[in-house]
Amino acid sequence: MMHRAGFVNIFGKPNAGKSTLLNAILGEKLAIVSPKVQTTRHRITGVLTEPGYQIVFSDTPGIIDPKYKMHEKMMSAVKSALEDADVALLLMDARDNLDECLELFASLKLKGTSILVINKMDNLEASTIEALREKCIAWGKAKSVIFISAIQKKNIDLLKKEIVQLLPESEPFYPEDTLTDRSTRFFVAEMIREQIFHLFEDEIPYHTAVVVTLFQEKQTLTKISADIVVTRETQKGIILGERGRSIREIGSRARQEIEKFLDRKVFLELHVKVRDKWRDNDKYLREYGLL
Ligand code: GDP
Ligand code: K
Ligand code: MG
Repeated sequence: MMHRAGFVNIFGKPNAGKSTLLNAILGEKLAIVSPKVQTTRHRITGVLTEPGYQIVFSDTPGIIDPKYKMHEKMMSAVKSALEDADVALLLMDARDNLDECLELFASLKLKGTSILVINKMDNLEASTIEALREKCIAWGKAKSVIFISAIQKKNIDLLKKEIVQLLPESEPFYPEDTLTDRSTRFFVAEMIREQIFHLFEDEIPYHTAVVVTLFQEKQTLTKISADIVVTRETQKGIILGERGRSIREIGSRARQEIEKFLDRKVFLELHVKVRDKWRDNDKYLREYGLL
């Protein structure tokens, strides 16, 4: 069977429903969709793998806002986001001003294929939808026009189907269990480990691994749990500190760094675990992403 795979960017003004759409498309999986490490922290990647295809979604918040008009000042990262996708989803709130949105989308000067996606159709009467649809089709710059309700998961399958048709024939880019590129969890773990390096001298940091056990995007914050793994009880005592003072310090410093990185509020919970000789144990090394 032919396999398709490719990159899809989601553009839209703040509150058009980009995150909700990603959530609807990826289902439960959105919990660990998060900004990529290597690119700008404002890009959010989610991977959908199904039989026959793989779609790599990027949410690009903040690219389109009223200030966008100064687009000659666009950063190169943003430029590449505009250029490197196979398909662009131009997402708008059905109640936003249509002409204004279309003008913004046109100003992106996208080279690839785009789908005009009108979200929040649950707010519209059927007759309004038909009138809007005609105007959207008349615009002529999008390959197709699809009305959805991201929140009610209406027409999401239709949208997926449409996207897949537009993807090139390709092998998947990520292993099939990839939900995001994983570097956020890894990076979060590194930021916690970094604080351990700052706060403790000698060999403690070298006996320590950090593994993120929970990474959950909530409405207003990201909830993160992580284990700090050491090799001996005495090290656990040092990491905890007197009445937990040290681990609180690690947590508070790391949280500030992670919040800067994710650009949103973080609830961070740390636990210390003793794993004798974890550094010589392939199972643990693999679990901690070191193998
Ligand atoms: P983003 O800023 O583009 O990522 O937008 P969000 O996904 O955060 O959504 C902005 C607001 O629109 C939230 O309050 C969502 O609940 C709401 N929203 C998203 N999709 C829909 C939809 O299909 N229908 C309705 N009625 N509201 C929606
Ligand atoms: K929002
Ligand atoms: Mg968003």
